[in-house]
Amino acid sequence: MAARTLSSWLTRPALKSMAHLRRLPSIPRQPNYAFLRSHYQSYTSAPFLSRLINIHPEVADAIANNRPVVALESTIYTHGALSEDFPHALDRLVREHGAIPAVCGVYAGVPTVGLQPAEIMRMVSEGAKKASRRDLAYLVGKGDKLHGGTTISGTMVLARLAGIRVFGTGGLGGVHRGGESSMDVSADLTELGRTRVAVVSSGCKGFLDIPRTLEYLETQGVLVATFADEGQERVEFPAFWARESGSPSPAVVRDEKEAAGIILAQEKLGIESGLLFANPIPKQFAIPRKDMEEIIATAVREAEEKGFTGNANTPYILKRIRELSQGKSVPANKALVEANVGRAARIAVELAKMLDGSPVTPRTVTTTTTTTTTTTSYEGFDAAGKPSAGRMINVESKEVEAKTKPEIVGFADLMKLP
Ligand code: PSU
Ligand code: MN
Repeated sequence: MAARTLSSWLTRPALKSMAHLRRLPSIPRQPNYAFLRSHYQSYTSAPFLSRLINIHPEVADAIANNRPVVALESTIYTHGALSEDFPHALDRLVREHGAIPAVCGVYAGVPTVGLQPAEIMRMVSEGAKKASRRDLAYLVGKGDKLHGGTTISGTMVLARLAGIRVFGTGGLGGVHRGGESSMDVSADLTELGRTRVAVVSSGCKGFLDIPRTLEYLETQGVLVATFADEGQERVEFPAFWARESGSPSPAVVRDEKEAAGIILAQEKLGIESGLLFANPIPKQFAIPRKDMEEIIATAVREAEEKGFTGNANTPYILKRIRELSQGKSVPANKALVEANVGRAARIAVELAKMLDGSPVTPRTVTTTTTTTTTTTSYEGFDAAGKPSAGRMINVESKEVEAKTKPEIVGFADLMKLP
């Protein structure tokens, strides 16, 4: 009997049993951004997700086609008491920038991405629970058709599920004053530690403990980068109504394109933590720190005396600040939210440009290198032809070499390499 050769062993049935292996996509030898893009889409816009959460068709379509989308929170409407037309104003603002707004929340027990202004108004009038990560399953699973106004934490969870990368809002929760003993630390901070969504906010309110908030974010592995519009190398982390907090920002970012590059780098590196981009309140609306300090101190003291703890603490303090400042804080609050949402939309537009998949010819740079070679020669030779003890001379020769290569300035350029 003839010995079985390798080729006879690889008969059709054997090959057939290995067919599943052949179906595996080949692993690209170098980063293949087209592959990564399609992979990303395939699990963010998968049809099964739409059965779990209600993604508005306009939003789903934009996500699937890498068009700019901005997530917005609903706590700002259900618990923020800013004004009735604010949902419409933010909706318009995002669209004016060429992006699609996606308000996140739990609507009648259904986690929803892309709440419409009328639905938000219904949540406001019927009442909604303030919902962070911990509350989502409760509201959805209980079957009571409850509404949930999602905080930054809750909104990040829904945005990430839907595949939205950027989220614009007002103020971030933080470590409360005295948090080292009360342990009142906003779930926004742990959420940023575990959920890869970029949040644009005006830092956090001065009634929080900002140095400890920044420490906590560092521990959680969260990038905190503040926009420096005037090209400063160092800026302070902003404190909501005030552009300064006294605490330096751990990192600085110059513009929306840079922010978009950072967001994509985080994604390609597979780091799952969120990113915080702080955007100081526009100068003309800023309220100096000392003007707010007394009001804040009163609001914080009252909250403590009246026993507003847990997730009721922030809304109570915010309400008292609104009352005590006789509404002065409201226009500032709206202006900063609009500034942040506008920024978030511009970041989303930059991201879409980087993700559009059309390879562009990279800019090229030509570098010239001049190599100078020095050879030592002797002036005299002896009878055998060997250099004699004559005078040493140096002969220099120059060679000019020109090289042309693509110029990679940052991650954005890397993304565009074919
Ligand atoms: N800070 C503000 N405005 C707000 C909030 C915080 O200046 O509306 C809301 C946001 O929804 C934020 C939440 O995610 O409060 C934080 O609440 P807590 O401190 O209970 O985690
Ligand atoms: Mn809290």
